[in-house]
Amino acid sequence: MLDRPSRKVLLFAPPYQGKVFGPPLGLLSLAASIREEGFTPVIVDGTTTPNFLDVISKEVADAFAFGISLLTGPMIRDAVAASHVVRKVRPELPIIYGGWHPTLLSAQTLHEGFVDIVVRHQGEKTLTEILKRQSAGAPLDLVAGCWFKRGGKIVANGDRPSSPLSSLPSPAYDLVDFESYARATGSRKLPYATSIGCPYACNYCTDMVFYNRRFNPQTVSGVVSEIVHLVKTYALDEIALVDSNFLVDTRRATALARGFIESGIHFHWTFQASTDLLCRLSDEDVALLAESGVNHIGFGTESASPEILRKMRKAHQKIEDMFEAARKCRDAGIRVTYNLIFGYPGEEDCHRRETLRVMGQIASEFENVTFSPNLFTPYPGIPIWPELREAGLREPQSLEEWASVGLGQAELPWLNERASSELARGMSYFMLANRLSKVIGRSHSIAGRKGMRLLQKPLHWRLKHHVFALPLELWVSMAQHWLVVRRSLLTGEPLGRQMKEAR
Ligand code: B12
Ligand code: SF4
Repeated sequence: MLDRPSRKVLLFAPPYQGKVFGPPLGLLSLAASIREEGFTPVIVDGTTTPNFLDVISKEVADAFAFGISLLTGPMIRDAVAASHVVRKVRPELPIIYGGWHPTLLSAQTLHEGFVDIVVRHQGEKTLTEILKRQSAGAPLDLVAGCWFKRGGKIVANGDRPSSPLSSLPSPAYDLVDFESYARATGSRKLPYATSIGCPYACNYCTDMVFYNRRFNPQTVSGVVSEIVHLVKTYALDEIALVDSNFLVDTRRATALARGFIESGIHFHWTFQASTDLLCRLSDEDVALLAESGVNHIGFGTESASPEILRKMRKAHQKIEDMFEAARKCRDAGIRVTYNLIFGYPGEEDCHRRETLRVMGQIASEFENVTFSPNLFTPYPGIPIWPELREAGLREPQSLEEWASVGLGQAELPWLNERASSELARGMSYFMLANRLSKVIGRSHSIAGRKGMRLLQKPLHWRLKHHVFALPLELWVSMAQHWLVVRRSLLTGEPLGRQMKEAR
């Protein structure tokens, strides 16, 4: 028994695959809100805490509640392991799951014996109310945004409308050990949200399910003063914006850039957006973004087949905008990453060829573009699920089954083994040809350039005629090990993990 009622709330971010991105922004946001009500947040980030299960086991001994932030995929395994540790050490302690996966599949998540409460959607107000009620011994009925179990049965309270971002306290950045992140990432970088939500409704994305297509921005002056303060206080060299689609309000974007320039503080910043919105900016506006420190933008271009883009409900993404966005960014000196999804339901050889052809052309024209190709990954709650089920895709039936749904790892029934192996090889050839183009662009030797162009010829022939059998070039270059290394849409840096092996 504890002497005094504890106010300590232990929050856990399980480790994820790939490069360390930075402090867990979602948990820092929760920490700020619960702290205002007198609770003491303690965050354990599995990516920077190698012995996180031991740390959790110790920290939870005097905690009042335990919360886990969860995305779909392999991080579920460590969330489950941590929950078992907590159950063992403190069987009576409420275990609260929040974040995207538990929001999208609340009932299935609560089905597990080690999950007591699920917080759905934006979490600050809901978690604070849960903690306040629990410390007062009050029931959780009518706490909007939370589902919980009573007597083994799920009680599903109604959703809570999102609070304006500008009405919430700033994330508790003071809790971050910036030195340990600098060691893990090699840079002093901070994820930051100037807005949440995107008004578009792409069929393979859950943003609209989570944020209801509502763009929820912070004020320009608030963002400028906070970022300037953070950069100065923590000697940051990069701010990685995590906004769903940063350019929804282009005037706001340029106002932010102007604010940063006027502050006289220098740092790099990156964001993700759609190319149609970038194209609404004039060349001068894009140059202004670059002048204020933008050095990378991630675009979810996904496909260059208009038919597949329509299937993705992404008709706002025009092929000409992909070229124009690349040009505008190149002229301003900004690197960009184009995300590509292959293997979408309904995609046939002709659509894939079209994407590879257009992207090949973009690659040869624009030195500043890199690509992040991936096999379509069926995340929970994406609007296209009814069609996926009809096409024979089996939906994982438990929290733990979702752990195996890693990025680009799904077995898609509409892609037989031959087609998926061809697809993997096609992506590898595409990346090899582009890599050579970049090397040629940088080479100062005429003979070297000629030699590499010769090497490129068979690759271009293969891509043009879609012939990927006997992949001699790939074997020779041991391409599988480095060609399809996925680049982060958030920063453009390699994530250090590979796609399915090119067989
Ligand atoms: C940053 C980011 C990451 C970072 C997060 C780490 C970090 N240090 O911040 C990293 C790099 C780890 C990451 C990885 C991946 N990501 Co990601 N990521 C994002 C991104 C761009 C922003 C998230 C964010 O910080 N938002 C701002 C904060 C304030 O909000 P939040 O995190 O959602 O937290 C709020 C609520 O969710 C809730 N909440 C969250 N946790 C908890 C915990 C408790 C206890 C409670 C009560 C509430 C709660 O309250 C918070 C405050 O309101 C989102 C897209 C987006 N626009 O949100 C995609 C997104 C979350 N990622 C996504 C995906 C698919 C991935 C990957 C699976 C694949 C990939 N893209 O490579 C990998 C996961 C790898 C793995 N499983 O091993 C999907 C989620 C789909 C899903 N079903 O989980 C999203 C939505 C992108 C998309 N539109 O598809 N990602
Ligand atoms: S534009 Fe991007 S964030 Fe918006 S719905 Fe489409 S994929 Fe999701």
